[in-house]
Amino acid sequence: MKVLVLCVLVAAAAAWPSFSEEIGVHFQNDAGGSDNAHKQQDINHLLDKIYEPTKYPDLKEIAENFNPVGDTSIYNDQGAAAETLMKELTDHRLLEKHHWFSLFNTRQREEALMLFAVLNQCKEWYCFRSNAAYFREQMNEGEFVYALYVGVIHSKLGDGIVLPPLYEITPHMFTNSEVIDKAYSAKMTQRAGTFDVSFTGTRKNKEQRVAYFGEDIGMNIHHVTWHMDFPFWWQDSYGYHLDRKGELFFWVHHQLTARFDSERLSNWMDPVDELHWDDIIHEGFAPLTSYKYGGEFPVRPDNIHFEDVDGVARVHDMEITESRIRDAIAHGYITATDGHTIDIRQPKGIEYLGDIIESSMYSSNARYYGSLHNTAHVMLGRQGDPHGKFNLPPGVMEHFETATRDPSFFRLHKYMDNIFKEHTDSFPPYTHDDLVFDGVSVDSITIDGHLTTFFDDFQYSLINAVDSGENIEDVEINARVHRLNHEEFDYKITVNNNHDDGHLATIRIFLCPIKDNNGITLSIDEARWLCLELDKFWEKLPGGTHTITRSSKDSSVTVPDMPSFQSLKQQADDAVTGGHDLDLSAYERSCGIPDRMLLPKSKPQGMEFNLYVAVTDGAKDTEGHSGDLKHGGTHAQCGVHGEDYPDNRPLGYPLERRIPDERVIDGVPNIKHTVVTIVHDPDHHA
Ligand SMILES: [Cu+2]
Repeated sequence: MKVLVLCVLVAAAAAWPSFSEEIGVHFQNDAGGSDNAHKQQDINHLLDKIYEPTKYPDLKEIAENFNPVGDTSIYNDQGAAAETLMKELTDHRLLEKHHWFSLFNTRQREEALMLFAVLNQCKEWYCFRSNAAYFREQMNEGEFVYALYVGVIHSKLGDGIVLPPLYEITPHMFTNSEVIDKAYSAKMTQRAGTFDVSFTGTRKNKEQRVAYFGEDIGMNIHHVTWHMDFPFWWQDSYGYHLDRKGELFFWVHHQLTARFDSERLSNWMDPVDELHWDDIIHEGFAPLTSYKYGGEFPVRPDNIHFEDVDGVARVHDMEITESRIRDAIAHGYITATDGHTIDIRQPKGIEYLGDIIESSMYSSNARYYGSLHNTAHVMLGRQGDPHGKFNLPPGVMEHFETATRDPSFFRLHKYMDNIFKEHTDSFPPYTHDDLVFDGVSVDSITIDGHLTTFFDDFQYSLINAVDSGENIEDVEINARVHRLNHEEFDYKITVNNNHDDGHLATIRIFLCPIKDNNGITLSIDEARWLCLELDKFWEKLPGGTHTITRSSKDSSVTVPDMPSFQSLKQQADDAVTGGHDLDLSAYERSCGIPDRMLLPKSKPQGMEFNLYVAVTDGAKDTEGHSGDLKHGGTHAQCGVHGEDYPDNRPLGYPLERRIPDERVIDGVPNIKHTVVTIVHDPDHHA
């Protein structure tokens, strides 16, 4: 390691003598344990006040003196990606700064991915860092931030780095215009302030009752990060294969849909209805949110008819795409680009289906099956200005950060979820033999603690939303948001095992509604599609009777609250100055439902749910996979970074297939359910 780093340093020092001192610092620490601290500090500095030139002298020097194509031996591709991007830059073809950025805009996405490709080809950190510092000053800020985030996530060089919460880097995408205006005013008057963020709309709008879910900053981070972990533009030539990406696309959005529906239940609302191309779009949406540059997010009034969108698609095209996908489901096969057929009535079928519905670069035939999900997002985003008459910027549906604010997001996803259901319903139900784990029974399930939901108050900094000026000091400016939370609890699951001592078991936990909004009891076949995945983990079972205790905090579906940008800066600076280690591994993944939202909000008088626990044969479920039993801690809906998904069973197993007769599942001793009551405490103060 040392020798390799030294060679690179010599080359670098020779090419850019002014760097040697700076790089020298890195070299010294590279030998010690605080390399991560330096990387973290670099990322913090690169993302600080992204709308302004960097204030850090070391980054400034790189930005002025570094030549991305000066020494192409620093890249794995001999500088091909860097040359491509530099050509665009010198030809003045890149999007200007101070302009909105949307990943769904083809040209803007291409530019961001050109920078991602450069970062991804870097052999060493100083190449990554130097290119990031250089292009930070040259490229559009939105493109830069996106490329840096996916660069850190997907490049090996980014291991160990915690990306700051996006709501503190690009706060405009997470809060509303009113709060941003107050933040500006606080800065100008030099009066620190904390401003309450109210949910969009008024109580005249029924949908506002559940706005706390779609506008939750943690849920927004989960959604945007999932799409960064599993980007639709990903190609395996970037370095590796994203295992079960198409199936995870289905599952993560299915769970978002189910969770939104269960929030509606406690708010006296019916489940979301699906979107229809030939129907009006029932709910409008007024985002009351502005871009940092580019004006306000467009409004869509209630009850408008779907319009063709110039340069995107006709409504009729969307209907054709849908009918081709439904044909594939009915036939049981997809026709690939070269005409050969791919059988989808097999366990991997949903993977192919997810790829064509999104569609991603993994789609077997994007020309024929189109791009239902991505195009629908843009169609919905443009309904306020479908012919571009008013030159409005993209709608909230055209950004993963903001999409879930719009009720049409959930209508769109309910529509796609039903297409997936058409496919999974075409499989035969599981039989007793399919489900049984011989010799193992779940004897009891109890909850230690209280299943209590409440709202907490949380603050985050808006300092990066406002501009700096000479002689204008930063003052503390925060947004205060109301967030769903719950008390921590433990599951106690008593399992009897007749197998050898230490047999591996998979424990799958789901929370399922019992009644619909009219108080009518749901059949198991209706309820199973509405179940929330609470956890999936592995345990070695001792022989005989054993009680498994599992904390709600450890769920593989959720992530903890992220450290603030300020705290990341402080921790990295302290570690660099003190020369000590920086271990932020608990926060490395921000894909996952916020742990405080594991339970759906309930009613003050309490609501009953069925808690299902399925214990299946872990040895079979994980055959062919290695790694510790934790698998990074967020595997359930976000997979294991850079590795195969650790569970061989279909996502949602054993509730993803039809259950026409509940006696089958009730007759399996390794699957058990119990009724639990969740209570919402409106007076709780966290
Ligand atoms: Cu999504």
